[in-house]
Amino acid sequence: MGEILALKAREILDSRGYPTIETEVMLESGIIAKASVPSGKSTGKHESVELRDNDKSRFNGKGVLKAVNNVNEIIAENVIGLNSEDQGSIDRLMIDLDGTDNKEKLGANAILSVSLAIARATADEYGLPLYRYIGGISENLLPVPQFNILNGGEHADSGLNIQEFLIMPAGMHKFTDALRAGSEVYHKLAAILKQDGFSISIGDEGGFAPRLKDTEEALSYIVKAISEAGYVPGTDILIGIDSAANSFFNEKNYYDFEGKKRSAKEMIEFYESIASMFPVISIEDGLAEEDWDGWIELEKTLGSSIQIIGDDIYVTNPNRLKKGIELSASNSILIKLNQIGTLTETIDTVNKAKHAGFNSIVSHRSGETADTFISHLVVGLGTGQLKSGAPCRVERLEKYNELLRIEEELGESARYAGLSIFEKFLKE
Ligand code: 2PG
Ligand code: MG
Repeated sequence: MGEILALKAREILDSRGYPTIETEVMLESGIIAKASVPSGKSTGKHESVELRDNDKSRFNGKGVLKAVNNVNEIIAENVIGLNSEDQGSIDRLMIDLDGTDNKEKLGANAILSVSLAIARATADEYGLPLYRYIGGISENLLPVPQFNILNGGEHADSGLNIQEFLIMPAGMHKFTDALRAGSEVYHKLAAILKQDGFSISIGDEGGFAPRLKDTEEALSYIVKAISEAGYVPGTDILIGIDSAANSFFNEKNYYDFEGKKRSAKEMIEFYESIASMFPVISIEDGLAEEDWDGWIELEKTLGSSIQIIGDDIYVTNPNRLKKGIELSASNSILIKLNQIGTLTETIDTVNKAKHAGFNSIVSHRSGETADTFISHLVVGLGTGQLKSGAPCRVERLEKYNELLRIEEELGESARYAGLSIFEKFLKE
C-alpha cells in the first residue's frame, strides 16, 4: 500500500509565462498524482531558494531544468520504494539530501513539487479528498477570501506604492456568497473606474491597475464599489492591504512612500490614519523584512484592532516566526508553501502560529499555476483565510472554484470562517 514506484518532473509555464516545475508521482496501486509550484515576484530575502538554470540561452535564464533533473535523478533515487504515507519522513529525507539551510542545492521548487504530489497521491490512495487527508474529519472551515482587486507595487505599473488592495467579504454566511460578493464588487469597481476615465487593464494577480493618485484614492474607490454593489463596507466586506514594504524601503533605512521619505514611525501613523478613515482591518508587510523594531511598534500601536500580517519577515519559516512571537512583532502570518519548501514544515509553522494565537492566512504567489493545493490546505488546516488574488484570471479562480466544490461536498457540515476570524480586532 502506498509504495512510491516512480517520480517524473517536467518544466511547465506559470501564469506570467515563466518556467516552473511540475512533478508526477506514481504509486504501486497505479495511482498517479501531480503537483506544480508557484513563483513570487516580491520575494523575501530569507525565502528558500527557487532553483533556476541561469542559462541565458533558455527563457532568459529562468529555466528550471536543473530542478527537474534533481527530482528525476537525485530525489527519485532516494524516494522510490518508500511508503507515500510517511510524508514527514520523506520531507525530512529531502531536506537532509539537500543539506543546506535554504534548500539551495536541490531547490525548494524541486522539493516542494515532490512533497505536494506525494500528499495528493496518498489522499487518492485512501480515496479521501485532499483537505480531509490533511485535516481529518473535524476540519470543515471554509476561509474568508482576500480578493486583491487593485494591484500596485511590483505586480503592476499602476504607480501605486501599496502592492495589494484586498476585499474580504467576512460578513457573508457562506463561502459561495463571499465569492459572489467579491465578483460583484470587482465588476462594479471596473465600471466606476472606466466611467472616471481610468484604465481597467489588470496586474499579475487579476486586480485592476489604474494610475490612481495614492492609497487614499484607491481605498475611496474600493469603498464606493462595495457600496454601489449593494454591500456595507466594514460590515459585509472588510478591507485589507499588502504594502510589501520591502519594495519601497530604501537602503538608507527610510520608506520612500508616496513622494515622501518616512520613518517606520511615520509609516505607522499613516496606517493609523487610513484605518481611521476606511474599514481597513488587515495590514500585511506594513514594514520591511528586517525592521524588527518597527514591527514591534506597529503591533503595539495597531495590533489590538488590526490584523498585522508578516509575510516577507517570516517567509513561512518556523524559526523566524518564533522570533516574531517572542518579540510580539505581529499577530498574524502569511503562509506560502514555496517560501519554506515542504508540506511538513508548512504545517509546523501553522501549528506554531495557532499555538501563539496568531491568525494564519494561506496564500498563492503572484506567479501561479492551475494547481489547487492551497484550497485544500486552508480547509485541511482550518486557518480561516485564503489570499488568492482577484476573482479573475483562471489560475486565481481555480483556487476559489475548488472551495465552492469543497463547500458543496461538505454540505451541512461546512462552516464559513466569516467575522469570527476578525472578532478579536472588531471588538475594540
Ligand atoms: C505577496 C505575494 C502574493 P509574491 O507579497 O503576498 O500576493 O506576492 O508572490 O510576488 O511574493
Ligand atoms: Mg505579501
